[in-house]
Amino acid sequence: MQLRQQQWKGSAPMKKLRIISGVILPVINWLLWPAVMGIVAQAQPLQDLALIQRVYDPDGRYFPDPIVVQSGVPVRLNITTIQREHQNRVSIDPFFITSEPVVPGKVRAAVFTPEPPGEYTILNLGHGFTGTLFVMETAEEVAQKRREQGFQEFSLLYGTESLYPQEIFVQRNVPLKLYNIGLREDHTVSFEPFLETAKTITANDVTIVEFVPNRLGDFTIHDQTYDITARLVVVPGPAACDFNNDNECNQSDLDLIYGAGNLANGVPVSPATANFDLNADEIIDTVDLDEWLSEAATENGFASSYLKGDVTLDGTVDAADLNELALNWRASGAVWSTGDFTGEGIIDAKDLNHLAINWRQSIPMATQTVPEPSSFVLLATILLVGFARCRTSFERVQPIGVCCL
Ligand SMILES: [Ca+2]
Ligand SMILES: [Ca+2]
Ligand SMILES: [Ca+2]
Ligand SMILES: [Ca+2]
Repeated sequence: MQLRQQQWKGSAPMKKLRIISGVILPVINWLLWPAVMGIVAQAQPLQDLALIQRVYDPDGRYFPDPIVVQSGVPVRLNITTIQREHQNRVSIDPFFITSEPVVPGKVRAAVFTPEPPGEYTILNLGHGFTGTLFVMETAEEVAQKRREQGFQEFSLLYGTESLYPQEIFVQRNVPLKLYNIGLREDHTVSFEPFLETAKTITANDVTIVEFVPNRLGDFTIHDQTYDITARLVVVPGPAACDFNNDNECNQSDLDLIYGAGNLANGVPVSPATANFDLNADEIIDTVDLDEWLSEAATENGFASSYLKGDVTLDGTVDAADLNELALNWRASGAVWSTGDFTGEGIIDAKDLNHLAINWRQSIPMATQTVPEPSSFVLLATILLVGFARCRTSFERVQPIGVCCL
């Protein structure tokens, strides 16, 4: 048996097979030009992304870093580099390693299926600098991980005939950092409607374009120099009221709106404040404040908007809220959490008035069930009994059921 195996391994057909598997297949698997990979692109879904490698000036690093992908879904990573070096090979162990240096002006596409979930190292062989690839279990985890650092980041490579990748999916209201590079030439590129003026994307260097994609839809990144385009698809991200991307809508988010300026007067939107413009009218004012109170209440399970005066955002205007307002009375630089409900940054009689109007009011929970007719009659009876027992204290404006039951 041992002899037969040796003869079989050394046979001519087997030698050919070993040549194919040892030489040709690794080339196909690990490193292919984009034109060739068009065949692979037909197999959907595909996570099509770009990676820029900067070897130095001032230091070696990858753009973006980290890259976040979903486990089990094929990835095509379009790689280019800034400086020409003989040691520009890239590896993401155990998924791929480039067999030749990645050179400036060229795109090399590495295709692999990342699994299992985990953290992997993107390594420049020779210079030793690294980046990180996170492989997540689900699409939701990918979205969460991509915004964990407070922004989302992607790279876009500009050739003369195509952009790499041709589609970028971004989350609404999460600040976007787009790392752009002209492979051989400068490119003039528009990012409408998010940026009013076109940008110059420099050849062989990283040009960072930043904005908040604050509206859903399918938009076009237009390379005016070569009249070629890529799609920018804005998909739902975290709740619009969650400005700091921690999956909660609370005082920390609401206070951030006040940083835009005097909300009572209204402030024109800037790229840095676009996510505060909740009604998309290009002005940040008390309308957006009201919109936040409504959206956040819904997000937090209430059936109606938070009330002016509810500093603590627990759904009730009471002594805890009054206490915060009193502690900061007449203070300037005020925000919601210190008692400014009117948005001009000062706590005064107008804020106290809002609190007084809503004093002891609560908003209902969305899950609160409407009583059945029979139980409603029973409840009414109990309340009437309660009213009879405590009407002497009714002037203290306590609701009957709370006061006596
Ligand atoms: Ca938040
Ligand atoms: Ca607005
Ligand atoms: Ca409260
Ligand atoms: Ca005020």
